[in-house]
Amino acid sequence: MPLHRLFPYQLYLVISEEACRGRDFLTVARQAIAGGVDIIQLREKNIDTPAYLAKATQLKAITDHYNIPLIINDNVAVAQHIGAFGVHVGNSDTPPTEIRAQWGTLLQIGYSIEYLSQLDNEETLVADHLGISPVFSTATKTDTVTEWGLKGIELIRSKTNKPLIAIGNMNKTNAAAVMQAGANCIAVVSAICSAENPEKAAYELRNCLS
Ligand code: TZP
Ligand code: MG
Repeated sequence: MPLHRLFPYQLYLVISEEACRGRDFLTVARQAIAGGVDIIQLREKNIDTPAYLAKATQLKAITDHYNIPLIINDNVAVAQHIGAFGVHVGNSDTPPTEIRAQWGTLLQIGYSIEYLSQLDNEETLVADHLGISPVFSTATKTDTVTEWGLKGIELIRSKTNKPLIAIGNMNKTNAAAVMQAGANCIAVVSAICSAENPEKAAYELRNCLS
């Protein structure tokens, strides 16, 4: 069995207070879990470490309760401090090699792939799982480089055995095709955080995955 098949998560919620548009993000997280989200990333921008830590601590109480892994975007100190499952970094964040050197296997490392050339670099080799960023362009994040599309997923899958997380405008109409192309998991912001009913949205997405 290919190694990446051992990755047990399929529906990855990327949440922030802002993405929940005035609703309590902890309530949205609980609803999303009820609908079938099985891994969560807290992704706060423009926030200092104490404030990030406070939010992460609150969310960790929920993810621990439901036995769901929590990943922290960008901030290794927060991830380490709360005993998160992992940290997710991009090209302009702390490099995976540095995180691994400092924390060993205590933190799972997710790393965003924005350029094909990254696939051969040391950072990618060290990472535990890779974000394909973005699969499709999205209003949620506009400072992106490559729109990978389904062909990009197939290409990356042919070059690595690591678990692949597809992110960028993932929704009910493309989720099955994205998995078929070789992703292990879809990661969503707006399809759940902006949904009128986050639990139902998560449930419906989950039903699109095999
Ligand atoms: N990284 C690449 S695209 C993206 C991130 C964080 C945003 C995805 O948001 P949405 O609303 O699910 O398209
Ligand atoms: Mg980042």
